[in-house]
Amino acid sequence: MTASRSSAARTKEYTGQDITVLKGLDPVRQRPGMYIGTTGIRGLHHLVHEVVDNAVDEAMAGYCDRIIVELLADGGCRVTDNGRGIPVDNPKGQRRSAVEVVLTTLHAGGKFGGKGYQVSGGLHGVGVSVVNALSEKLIVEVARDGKLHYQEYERGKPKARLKAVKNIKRTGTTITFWPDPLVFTDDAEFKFETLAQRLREMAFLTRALEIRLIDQRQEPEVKEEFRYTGGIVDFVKHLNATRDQLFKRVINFESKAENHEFEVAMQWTTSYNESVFTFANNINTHEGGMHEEGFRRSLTRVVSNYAKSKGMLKDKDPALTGEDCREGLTAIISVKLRNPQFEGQTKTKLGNTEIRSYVEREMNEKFAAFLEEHPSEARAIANKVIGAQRARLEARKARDLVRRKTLLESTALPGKLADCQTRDPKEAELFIVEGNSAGGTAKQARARETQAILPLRGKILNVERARLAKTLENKEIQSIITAVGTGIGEDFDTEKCRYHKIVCMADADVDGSHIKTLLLTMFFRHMRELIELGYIYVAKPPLYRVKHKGKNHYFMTDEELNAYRAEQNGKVEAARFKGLGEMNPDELWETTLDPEKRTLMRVTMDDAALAADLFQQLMGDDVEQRKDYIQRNAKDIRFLDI
Ligand code: 0RA
Repeated sequence: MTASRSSAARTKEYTGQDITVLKGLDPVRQRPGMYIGTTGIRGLHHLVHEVVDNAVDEAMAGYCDRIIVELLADGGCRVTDNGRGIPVDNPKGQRRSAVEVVLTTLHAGGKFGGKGYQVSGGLHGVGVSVVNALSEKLIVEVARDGKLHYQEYERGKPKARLKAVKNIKRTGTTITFWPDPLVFTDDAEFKFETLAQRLREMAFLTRALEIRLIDQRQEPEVKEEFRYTGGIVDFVKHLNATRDQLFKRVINFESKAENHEFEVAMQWTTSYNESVFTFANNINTHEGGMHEEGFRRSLTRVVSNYAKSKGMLKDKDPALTGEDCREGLTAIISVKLRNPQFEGQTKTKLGNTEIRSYVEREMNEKFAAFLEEHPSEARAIANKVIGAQRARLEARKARDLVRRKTLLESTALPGKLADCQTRDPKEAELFIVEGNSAGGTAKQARARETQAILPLRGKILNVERARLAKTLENKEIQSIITAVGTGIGEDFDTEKCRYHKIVCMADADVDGSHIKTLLLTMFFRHMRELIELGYIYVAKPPLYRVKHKGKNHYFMTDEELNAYRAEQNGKVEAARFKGLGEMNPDELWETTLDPEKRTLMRVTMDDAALAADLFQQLMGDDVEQRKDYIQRNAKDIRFLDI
């Protein structure tokens, strides 16, 4: 059957009565997830970014240099910019203002086909009308043409027309909105740190744009201000602040063509990790794409050519790989293009092939010239990558050894693993459990059919400070790798993953947090795709148990316990679990393993740059900074968005 005939057939099935024609913003309220992803905290933050993105567009077009985001004491959020202001006159053929059109029409948030790069990736760029639809109340104030204009909405519907309320000289837009409690989950509250991270990133990506974040829910209010006159060069400096840099200079090129722009900032460090982050139209392309491919190809080629031309690498030597060249590299790649195509699982992979050759060509020329003009930096880079190559070849030997050993032992799986019965990764779950005693309890408690338990003895190696070869010598890490089944390094293959849920389970104390951090660092550095695929989780066992009238009740937080206490007005005896090992198998099943009742937090790649940054602070060489960080965040270690 041809494509056209099949689509004709499909059209036929859908004709007629069962199609409801949706008007205006109704579809947004009916299926908010389609527009903002979730109705939890991420969706809530999405609303803020939607409004901020519009203001950043004004900044990129050169009309705005300050954006203020205020989290109001009453749960609202106000975003103020000093751009031109949304146009207030009536568009052709309309009897309402452009402001009203922008705020009530889906996908009309853009610049009416004007110049500039339209930001429209995945969930991004759905327009401020979506924010309006999902707010119980929204106020828009536009300073433009000498007047301040005002309009109020309720759940997306205007209460009156846009009205000039007073004379004013400045220009700009202020949007204040109160997210609708009928739409968002009860626990959804703006989180200062999460918003601050993204706004900081925006400020790095838009040189010299000032972004202020003010939290008025606290007494006294908390403020942060982001403004980076160095743009992404400052971003690289920020990421490398706690690392040992190979040289002081941050390498930086920029080029502009008619349909696209490219800028890169990069610097090598003595670390063994790669921290390359890519953006397209200011959107973090976690899954990479064509700009990253162009960059990688050129990097490997330019560095290899340089090392060969200077006799540091001989013709008979094995070739440098991309990984060799990126060891210890911190880089930000930012491209802007007119029609970005976002692909991939999370719509964060740039698909435009033309950008690959553009980036590659520009890099080939400019990076090669840089190396010629800066011999001391160039030598440092070449030495670093040759060192990385040597270590890789050693690691391969070590890995072959591990592989041979497991072959000899005839069983590929670690002895401590209590595997599940199913061989279907989609339903199989692996719990990595801190401590042998908790591991023993978990083995008794689990549902054998689908749940596997791998107990870990003590702490695993801190992979942030070790090369792969060293990492592979660690017994605990070996057992994780063999249990998970994907292999590691050059062999890594997600298709071989034996479990689609891999759950880190540790006590709710400082040691437990440390173990979770170590585990997540390992996944982040060596099995990142598993995080991207959404396979990595953290278990949330309860902190308290209350026995009441012969029944057990469990609570995750002090607040929950106190709420329960208040309800029972009187004596409630609460036992605090010191560790997982204190629970009996029934309790562990009921609270942590039972898919019906447990709470699992999926680890996401929401902000890889900042995750790496925090990992670095937590795990890197700078002991003082680490102490400081842990003290500040003792209760709430959120390296990833977990
Ligand atoms: C449409 C057209 C123009 C600007 C804007 C929208 C605009 C929207 C938002 C949302 C938040 N802040 C904003 N600032 C501007 C262009 C206006 C012109 O040509 O003067």
